[in-house]
Formats: sequence, structure tokens, C-alpha cells
Amino acid sequence: MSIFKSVKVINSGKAILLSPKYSAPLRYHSTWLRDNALDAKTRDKKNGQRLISVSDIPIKTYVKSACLDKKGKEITIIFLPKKKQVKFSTNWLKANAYDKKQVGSKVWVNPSLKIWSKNSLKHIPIINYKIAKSNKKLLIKWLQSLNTYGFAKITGCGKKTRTVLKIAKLFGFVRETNYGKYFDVKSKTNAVNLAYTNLGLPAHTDNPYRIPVPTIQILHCIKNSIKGGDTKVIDGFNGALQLEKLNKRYFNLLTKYCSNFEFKGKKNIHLKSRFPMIALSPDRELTAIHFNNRSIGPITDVPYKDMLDYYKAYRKFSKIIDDSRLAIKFKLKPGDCFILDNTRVLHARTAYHKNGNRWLQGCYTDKDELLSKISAKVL
Ligand code: NM2
Ligand code: OGA
Ligand code: ZN
Repeated sequence: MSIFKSVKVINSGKAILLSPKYSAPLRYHSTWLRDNALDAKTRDKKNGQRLISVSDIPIKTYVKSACLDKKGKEITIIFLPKKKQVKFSTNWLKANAYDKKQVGSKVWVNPSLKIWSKNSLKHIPIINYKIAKSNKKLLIKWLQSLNTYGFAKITGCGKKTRTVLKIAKLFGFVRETNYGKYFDVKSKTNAVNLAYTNLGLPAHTDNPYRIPVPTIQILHCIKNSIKGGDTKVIDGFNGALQLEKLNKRYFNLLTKYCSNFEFKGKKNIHLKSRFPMIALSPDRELTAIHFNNRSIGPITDVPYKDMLDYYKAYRKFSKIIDDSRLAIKFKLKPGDCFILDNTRVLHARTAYHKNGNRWLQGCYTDKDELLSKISAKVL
């Protein structure tokens, strides 16, 4: 049984009105419909890509007639001026509906994400490495959770070097950076990065000085028999929402102005970027956190009149994300691995004893491929 009852041409052919049985009617403009036609002259039959450009659509495109078939599954539209006939699936139209209420100025988060704190995240998404390699269904499920929470673990990864690259290849392409295809997080003398010391690292996102930032980080624990060096992860979107609730002006300052980020490595490395600490889309969706106390350069985008308040906002946000109520804390065991959405979930480590065994291996990959795998449901 179809869930659509009728279709009508409205506004002298400038639009149609599709009426589902159990929800509000949906309007579609003639130009939008013509552009999204799925016939072989508009879309390539094999790859589905659009063959026409917007300038091929007559400015005065009208719907001459729109007919719903008996089963309510298909609409046949005849367009003017060219009398072009196109069929649309009603389910496709419903899935791509845009006749919604105007979005307000509220900050929002993609509804497929779940915001968490220490107490609300009861079960960390976790999978065994052997299962991840052999069971595609469970791997996809785990990847969905990784996206939903921005954080997940893999256990049983063993202690072999370069395993992190194999883990990355389960759901993406390795992103090579100045640190290499993969990197050893160990305490080293003359460390090029404070991550390669035994110092504690407050909550941060990695590589905010890269354009674009690596969107996923993987860290695999090979050795960890040391005092300290515990791991913390924090939902940065939760932190941002808390700041917004607490002080709208502070939130607006961190979203309105960019901070500078900078990293100087060997002689030939000087990375610089400009990002807001809290990034929003034009319709105020929370899209990214960029935060790393070690790599924030001199902030020069904030005008003099706002700088004092900007620092208050920066200080407050830093306090929120380092608050123990938000952080999940754990000690990595050799063979454990954790994966982060580096645009959302911040990570931290406590300081550790100088001489001892601690060795993590890390690499970066990107979220587009993760999202693609989740959407295609095929690996
Ligand atoms: N390492 C581990 O983004 C950062 O500078 C954090 C990154 C050196 C690749 C450390
Ligand atoms: C890093 C990092 C955490 C750790 O390498 O980016 O944050 O536990 N390391 O050593
Ligand atoms: Zn880090």
C-alpha cells in the first residue's frame, strides 16, 4: 500500500504539491524537479552523474501536468516549454524533501550523533581486531558507533609494529603527514613535539595547524608498563554545548573569531592555519573543535575590544573540556587501540614516569571514507 494519496500542480505550474497519507504535504519547484530528473539524458545511466548543467534548464520551466500512478509509487511529470516527460519515485521525492520550516538561529548537532559525558556513555564501542578483520557486518556496526560517539576501541591488536596502518585500512586511507605514514609516541630526547616526551597533555585535538586537519586519529598501544600515562577522551561537542548554555557571549566569541595554529618542526617545516576553536556551519550546525594549547599561535584575529572576553571564553572552554565529569579515563594495555573523530573528540594523557616502557603507535586517516563506508554499508 502506498503512503501517497495525490499530487497537484500548483502556482501556475511553478511547483507541485505531493500529499502523503500520514504527513504534511510537500512542495517541489519545477526547476528543482527538472534539475533532479533521473532520466538517461539528465543522468548517466552507468555512473549516475549529472550530464546537464543548470544553464541547460530553461529559466521558464513549468510543470504542465503531474500524475500519480495507481499504486502511488510513481509520478509522471511533463515539463514546459520542451514537453519533456520524466518519472519520479514518490519515495525518492519524500527522502529528498526540502519543504521544511525555516531553521532558526539555534545551535544544533547532526541527529545521527550522540552527545556523551563520563556518566552517560555506559558502553564504549568496542570490537576485537580479529573479528573486525573477518566479520564485515560487525565491523560496519562498530564503524557506525565510532561515528555516533566519535570514539571507539579495538582490542586484541597484538604488539606488532605497523599494525596501526592495517587498522586504518579497515575503513580508510592512511593520511601521511610531516610525522610520517605512522608515528611512534614515545619519550625521546630532543623531541620535535611535546607528545614525544613524558609530559602530561591536556585535552586537545591533533594537528589543528594542518589544512585540512586529519579528521581521524588511531593510537595503538604496544607497550605500557609505566606509572602514569593514562588516557582521557572528551566529547568536545558536549563541551561546546555546555559553554553555549553557560554563556552565549563566550560561545559566540569562540565561533566568530579564528584562532591561529602553528607548528615548527625541522628546519623545513612551518605549518600554519586559522580555525575557530568551535566551528559552526552557516546554519549553526556544530561541525568541529580545534583546540591544542601547545599549538595555538598568537591570536591576532580578535579585535582589541573583544580580546579580554575572548580569553575569558577560551579559559572557560579549556576548563570545561578538562573537567573530570566529561572525560572517560582509562589505561591502555598493550594490544589495545583507540580511534577518535579528531574534529569532535578531544584526547589527553597524564604525565608518566621518565624511565620505563611506554610506546604507542599512531596514524591519521579521514572521516569522509568512514562515512562513505557507513552509507554504502559495504566494505
Ligand atoms: N603527533 C603525535 O597535533 C599534535 O601536535 C599532537 C601529534 C606528534 C603526531 C601530536
Ligand atoms: C598524541 C597524543 C597521547 C598519549 O600522540 O597525539 O595525544 O597517550 N598522545 O601519548
Ligand atoms: Zn594527541
